[in-house]
Amino acid sequence: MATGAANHAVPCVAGRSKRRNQQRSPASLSVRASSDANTVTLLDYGAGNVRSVRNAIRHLGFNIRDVRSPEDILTADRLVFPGVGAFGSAMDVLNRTGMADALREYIRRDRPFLGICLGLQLLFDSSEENGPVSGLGVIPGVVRRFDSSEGLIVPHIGWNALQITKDTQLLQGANGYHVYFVHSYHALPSDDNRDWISSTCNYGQSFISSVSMGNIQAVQFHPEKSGATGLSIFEKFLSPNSSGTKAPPRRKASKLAKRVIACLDVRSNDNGDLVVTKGDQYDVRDHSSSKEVRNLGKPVELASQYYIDGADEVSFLNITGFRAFPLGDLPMLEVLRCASEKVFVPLTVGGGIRDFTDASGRYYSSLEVASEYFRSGADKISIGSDAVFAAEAYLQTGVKTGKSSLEQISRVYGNQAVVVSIDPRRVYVKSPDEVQFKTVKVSSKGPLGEEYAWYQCTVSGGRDSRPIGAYELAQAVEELGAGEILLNCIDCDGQGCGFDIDLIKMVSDAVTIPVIASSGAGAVEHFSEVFEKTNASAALAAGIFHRKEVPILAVKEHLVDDGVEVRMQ
Ligand code: 1PR
Repeated sequence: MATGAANHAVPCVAGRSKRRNQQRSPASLSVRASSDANTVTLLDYGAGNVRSVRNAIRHLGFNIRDVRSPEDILTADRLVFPGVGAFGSAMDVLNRTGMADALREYIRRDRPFLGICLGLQLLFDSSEENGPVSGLGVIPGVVRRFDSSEGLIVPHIGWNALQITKDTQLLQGANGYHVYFVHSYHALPSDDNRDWISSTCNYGQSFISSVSMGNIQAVQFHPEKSGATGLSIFEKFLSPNSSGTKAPPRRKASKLAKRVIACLDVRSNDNGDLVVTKGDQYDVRDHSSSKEVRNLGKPVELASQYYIDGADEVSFLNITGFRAFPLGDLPMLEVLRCASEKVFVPLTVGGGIRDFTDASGRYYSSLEVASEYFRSGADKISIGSDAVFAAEAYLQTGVKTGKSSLEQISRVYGNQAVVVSIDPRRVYVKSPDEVQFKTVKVSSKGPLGEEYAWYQCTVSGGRDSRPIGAYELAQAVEELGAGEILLNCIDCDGQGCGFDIDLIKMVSDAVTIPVIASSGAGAVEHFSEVFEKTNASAALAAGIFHRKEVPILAVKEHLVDDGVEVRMQ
C-alpha cells in the first residue's frame, strides 16, 4: 500500500518560515528544479510516511521536487533519501524502477546526498533484515539486528548521544548532542568501512550513526525529529554555508537518554470544540454543577509549547475515538497536520484504531485508519482497546492470525511505529493463588490489608474491564508486533501521587520493547523514582504540564542532578 505520497495537506499558516515568504512566482517554480538553489530533490519511493521530512524541509524554507524517474535523481542538485520500510522491499523497488543504478551513479559522481535511517543502511553491502539482502554496495559492511538476547531493548527508540569521529561540516558542533533514533537494525564499524564513519553511538555496542565521504552523507538518526539540533544538521545539508554551530552540550552525554513525554488527551467538549482535557482516574468532567468536559487548552498550541519547552515526544490520545469513526473526526486529523508542521520531535496519536464499517456500509480496515493518521503527521500510532481484543484472542488460541490491527499495522509500517496503550486498574488479592493472572506484592497494602494485586486491563477508556492482566497483555502484544508500550494506570491517573512503581516494574521486566511509564506524576521526584526503580524507557505526564505546575525543564534538570541521562536542548 502506498503510504507516503499523498501529503498534500494545506499548510498551517504559523508553520511557514521566513524563506517560504521570499519564494518566486509560480511561473519560475516550473523551471527545472535542478537549477533552483531553494529546491531539494526528495526520493520518496512510496513505502512509508515521509511527511515529517517534508515538513522539516519546508520549515527550513526549501521547496521539494519529487523523484518520478531515475533521470530525476541524476539531475538533482541535492538529493534527500529518507528510506522507510524494510530493507528488502526498499531494494526491490529501487532495483525494479532503475533507481538503484541511478543512485549508484549519482553517488559515484559525488553529488550532494543525504540518506536518512534506512537511507543510510541501503548504502551498505547487505542487510540481515529478512535476508541476507543485497544493498547498493557503496559502503563495505553488513547491517545487523540489535541483539535483544541479553536484555537489550529493541527497537532502539529514543535520543542517543553522537560521538563524532570525523570532522564534517554536517555534524559540526553536534558532538555529545542527543538525536532521535528509531530502528532495530544498524551498521557496525569495521576496518573496511572506517574511512566512511563520521559518528558512532553507544547502544549495547558502538554502531554507526552517520557516514560521510566527499558530498555523500547519511545518518541513522532522524534529523527531522531531533528538535533544534536535528534541524540545524538538516539545514547544513540544505544550505552548506549556514553556520548553525552549536555550543558544546552543557552536560556530558554518552548513551540513550530517558525520555520525558507530554501527553494531550483530546476530545470534543459539549460545544463540539476539540480541546485538551484531563481526567481524574479517567473522569474528565468537572465536578462542579456544570459537569462540563475540563478544557485545558488548544491541542496544537499546547503541543507546540511542549516542543519548545523540551518535550522529547508529544502524544495525542483521542480519548473518545472508540465511540465514532476516527476518519470522520476531521478536526483531529487537522490537529495532527498542523502540529506536525511545528513540532520537530516524534508525534504519537491514538484513539479509535480498529476496523470500522460506516453508516453507508463502507468497510475501513484499521490499516486505512492508521495510514490516515500517518499521512496526517503521526510518527507512531497507539492502539488501546483493539490490542486488548487481539491479545485475548491470541492467548486463547495460540494462533497469530495476522489480521489484528496490531499485526497488520506493524507489518506494513514496522513495529517501531506501533505503540500499545494499556489502561489497567489495580485489583487487590490476599494471595497470588486467587487469580490466574500475574500478581505483584504491593508496596502499600490494599483496603482490607491485601498484600498482592493484579492489574486488570480495560477497554473503551476504562469503561469495560476485561479478563486479562497487564503483564499477560504486554507479553502478548510484544509477540504480535508492538514496538512500545504506553503503560497507564487508572488508579493513579491525575492523582499526582507518583507513578505505580509496582505495575511499571512488573511490566518493564516482562518485555524487551520500551515501556513508557504513565499516570500519576505530581513532582519532579516522581520521574527520578520511576527511572531508578524500574526499567521504563520514558515517563509521560499530562496534568502537571497542562496546569503549569512543573515545567518540563525542571523535570529534566532534576533528572540530570540525580544522574539520569536526558536530552537537554
Ligand atoms: O481504546 O484504541 O480507542 O484508545 C483510546 C486511548 O485513549 C487510550 O490510549 C486510552 O488510554 C485513552 N483514554 C481513553 N479514555 C481516557 C480518559 O482519560 N477518560 N486517557 C483516556 C488516558 C491516560 C494518560 C494520561 C496519563 C497521565 N489518558 O494518557 O495522560 O494518565 O496523566 P497525569 O500525568 O495527569 O496523571 P482506543
